[in-house]
Amino acid sequence: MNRRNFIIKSTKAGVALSLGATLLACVDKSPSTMTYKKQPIAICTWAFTKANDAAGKALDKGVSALDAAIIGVAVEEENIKNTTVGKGGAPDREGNVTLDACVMDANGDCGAVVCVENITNVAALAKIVMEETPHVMLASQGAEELAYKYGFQKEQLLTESSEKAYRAWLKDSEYKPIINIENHDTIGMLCMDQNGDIAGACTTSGLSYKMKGRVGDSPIIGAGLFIDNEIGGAAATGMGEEIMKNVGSFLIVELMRQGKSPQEACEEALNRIVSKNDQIDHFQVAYIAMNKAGETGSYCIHPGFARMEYKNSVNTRIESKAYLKS
Ligand code: SD4
Repeated sequence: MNRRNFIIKSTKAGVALSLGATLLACVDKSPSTMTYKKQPIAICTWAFTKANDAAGKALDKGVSALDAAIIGVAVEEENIKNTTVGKGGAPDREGNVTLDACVMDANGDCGAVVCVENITNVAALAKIVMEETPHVMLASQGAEELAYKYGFQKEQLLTESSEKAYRAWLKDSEYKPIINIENHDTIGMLCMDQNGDIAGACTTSGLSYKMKGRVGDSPIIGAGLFIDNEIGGAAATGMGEEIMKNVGSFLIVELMRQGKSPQEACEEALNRIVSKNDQIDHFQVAYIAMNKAGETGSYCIHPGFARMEYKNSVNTRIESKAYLKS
């Protein structure tokens, strides 16, 4: 064997050895060695007790993970006191309420709608896009027209109180999200059904007083929500621009695929945002995740974020670990 061949062969052997070691390290902790659960579990962003309870109870009755998630998030879409989801959501700078949502199911199918006016249950509409059209995402008027075709009602989404708040905002027109108070009540939900299948939904009116036409992370598959039924799922809330740059939900599922727990995966994904950003004092990002073993996790930049978890028919609020200390 000449020297060149020897070097190539030993390099290949070295690569194979180290690849083997890496694979072994992954296999050791990989989801394939995990005990898969087949148990109704629902988790969601923020302390949306009623929404998570509705999803959990539906799962207990045998409803599929996707339908349970849509039932759950609909509670907030219809809650006019929630100013960042559905009806009652804060409008854009021109006074129009525009909604974004997506769903993803256990088969890896997904649907999304963006910038939709006059329709409250946009997560259900995203499911229609997924099931009844050849597309994944529909925007504004196209999505609204599809909704009417499928029997959705035209509704006024701007409530009296959100209009009042908007008129007050117009006086200074200062665009300044307040961490954990304004702009951060998007609901992202992950459900595991009785078959052990995982699906999810994410729905929002986006950032209050956003520019006309602005779309955030929530309807973007991989950013606001991602599911891989072999591994688990993740969802996001907070400053959509940062979450989109991070493709955070996809990243979390991939980190879980490599053997990280949902908690570790949320932490690593969020740390990547933090490490590249000197503006973290000014925005919140929070991730939630669940794997096939039914383990869950969450992580956020600023303290004050909580997730709900419905397991064994009990709905619990879990305060999230945060990167910054209070
Ligand atoms: C967005 N991520 O449109 C959403 C906002 C949000 O709670 O999470 N609000 O950027």
